[in-house]
Amino acid sequence: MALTQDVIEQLAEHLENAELQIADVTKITDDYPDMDWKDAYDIQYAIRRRKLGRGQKLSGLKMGLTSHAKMKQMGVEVPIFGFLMDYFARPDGAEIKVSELIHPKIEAEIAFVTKAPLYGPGCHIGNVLAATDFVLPAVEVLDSRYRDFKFDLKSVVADNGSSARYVTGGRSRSVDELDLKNLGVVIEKNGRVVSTAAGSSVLGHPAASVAMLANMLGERGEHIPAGTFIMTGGMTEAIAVEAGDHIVARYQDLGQVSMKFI
Ligand code: 0L1
Ligand code: MG
Repeated sequence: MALTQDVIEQLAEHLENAELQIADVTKITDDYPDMDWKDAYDIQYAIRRRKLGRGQKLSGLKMGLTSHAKMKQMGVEVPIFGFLMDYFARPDGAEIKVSELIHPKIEAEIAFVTKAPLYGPGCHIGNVLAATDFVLPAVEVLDSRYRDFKFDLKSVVADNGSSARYVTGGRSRSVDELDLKNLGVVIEKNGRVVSTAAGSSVLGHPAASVAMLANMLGERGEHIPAGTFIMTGGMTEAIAVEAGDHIVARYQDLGQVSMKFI
């Protein structure tokens, strides 16, 4: 740990203010080049505590940067995790206000809901499939608080993996009804196909992303509780959106998720 608790709390306030005041900032490693991974996650957890302290509820967890398309787009090589709050959630077909966001992008994901706890280290795909209640489609709306999405991995971990909104829809299915590795998605923006991918783009199998989350939490002495909603990471690269854009993500066997940006 390179930063003091006071600095961790200050940086959490700084990044959360950027989110709440819709005002971008420069990446925090510019001012704190020596911060380490623990500092980065400690800042993220401090942001989470600030929101919980205001009475907002945790609605789930997310993995990020789990596909090669995303890693290449962002120039990074390691997946990360973050949290989801109740006020990030939007229903299928929602109108999402861009005036509440800095520079939104969307990505199509496969989400899991657990029915049993998952512990790391040593968690693997088999444990995840056995502990999954159901799977459903979800689209994440990313909104890095960093100017022009320019950041490094530690800065983006502190910024809760750019998480801002998410939309669930389609239909939920049990894992034995699905071929998760080959499950396809087609993303349309304003009626035009802009991206396609399969489940295997997420670490080879989306359940591997949940296993990695359990293992990363295990390193912190934490676990994934039963009943947790988990977004496994974008299957494609993220797609920039602006007011007027209509997004439909069509999933094989899971239906579709749509939203309009206004
Ligand atoms: O959900 C994610 O893949 C996190 C991505 C963080 C970087 C970005 O803002 O694209
Ligand atoms: Mg994501």
